[in-house]
Amino acid sequence: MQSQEQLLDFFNETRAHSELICSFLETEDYVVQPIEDVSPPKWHLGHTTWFFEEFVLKPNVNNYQLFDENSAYVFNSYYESVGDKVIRTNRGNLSRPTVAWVYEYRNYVSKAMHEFLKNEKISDDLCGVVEIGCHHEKQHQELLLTDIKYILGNNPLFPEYNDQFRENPIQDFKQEWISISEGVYEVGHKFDDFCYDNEQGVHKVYLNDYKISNKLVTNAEFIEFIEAGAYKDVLLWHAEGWDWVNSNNIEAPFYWHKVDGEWHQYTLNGLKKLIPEAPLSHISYYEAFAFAQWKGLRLPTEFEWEAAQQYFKWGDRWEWTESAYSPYPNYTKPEGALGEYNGKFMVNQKVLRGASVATSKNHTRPTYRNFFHPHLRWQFTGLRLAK
Ligand code: AVJ
Ligand code: FE
Repeated sequence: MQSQEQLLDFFNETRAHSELICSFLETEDYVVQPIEDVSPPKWHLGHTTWFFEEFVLKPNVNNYQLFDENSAYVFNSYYESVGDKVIRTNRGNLSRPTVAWVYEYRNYVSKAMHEFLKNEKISDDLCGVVEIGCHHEKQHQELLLTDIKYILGNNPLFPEYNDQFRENPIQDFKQEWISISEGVYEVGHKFDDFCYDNEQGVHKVYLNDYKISNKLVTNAEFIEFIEAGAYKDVLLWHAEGWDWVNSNNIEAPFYWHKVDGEWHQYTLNGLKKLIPEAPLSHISYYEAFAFAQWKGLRLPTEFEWEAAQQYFKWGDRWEWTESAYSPYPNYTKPEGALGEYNGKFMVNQKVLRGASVATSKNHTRPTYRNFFHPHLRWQFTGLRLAK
């Protein structure tokens, strides 16, 4: 656990970074919600602020004055035990509170947090809640970037977000197979630095001999899959994946566009020619699985990934694994509303491991378990093969 002073620095750094991400937006970009999964940037800024107000300030600061009593209604995401909320699909229908109001709300709460952390001696448990609040905001920083990409990348004019953002780092090395021998491996978070509840409960798993690639699948490899007609070959797909491909007319990864016969990709730098050597991105679990089938290979389980991660470079793409997002054997939900943070989503989702070019610094770890429904593609998702 860090000292209160370090925690305050961490808090300040985190709050400033969300605002830096949004500094490249126009006011109109902050408000829209093109699909249910994508939230308005304005909502992310308010929601991460509400989290500190609801879970730190309101229960612990004497005579704390809420900035506005409607904040919880507008910015509560999914905490049923906290109270009523705007339904998710309506987040983009709110022109008020305004963007300027949200920034005032942020300043008000940041200032109150600053005073609280500076002047009160707070318990270890409460420091833990502040720490979760900061990591929570970092998760929303990644969502801010991917939601901004969705908002701008589904605009027919393909506006650029920021010409400095690098989303396609080349893996400048040869593909090789890393061999791991069968045996008992320990998984889960064993240190006393921060992790989420879903990584806790170190336990042993038995792994058979396997090989895992040192390299992510590239765009060039995925073009071969497309050109081989794999999107039209029913035998490569799960039943659900095949329905998804056909009912959505899927023919390529998300953000890929053919312009004058050549593949292009919308990036946060605008619409660019696809870079063949860059790691594949914006695919669903269904596509990851079908690609592995087509190669005669498979995806690693989350435990195979964790046991081998020290031998390969990772962090540019969230990597779909073959594992279902389930509780570890000794998983227990934290008490109270924060028990709703992760545990209630442990059904019908897949685990992704690693991090991506949109993940904030000091946020991920080798034991980090990200999770999404199998059809979702707007995160920077890719794949690493195993056999
Ligand atoms: C871990 C990225 C799936 O998007 O709901 C944000 C992150 N949790 N607020 C999500 C999260 C609470 C979470 N993911
Ligand atoms: Fe959240």
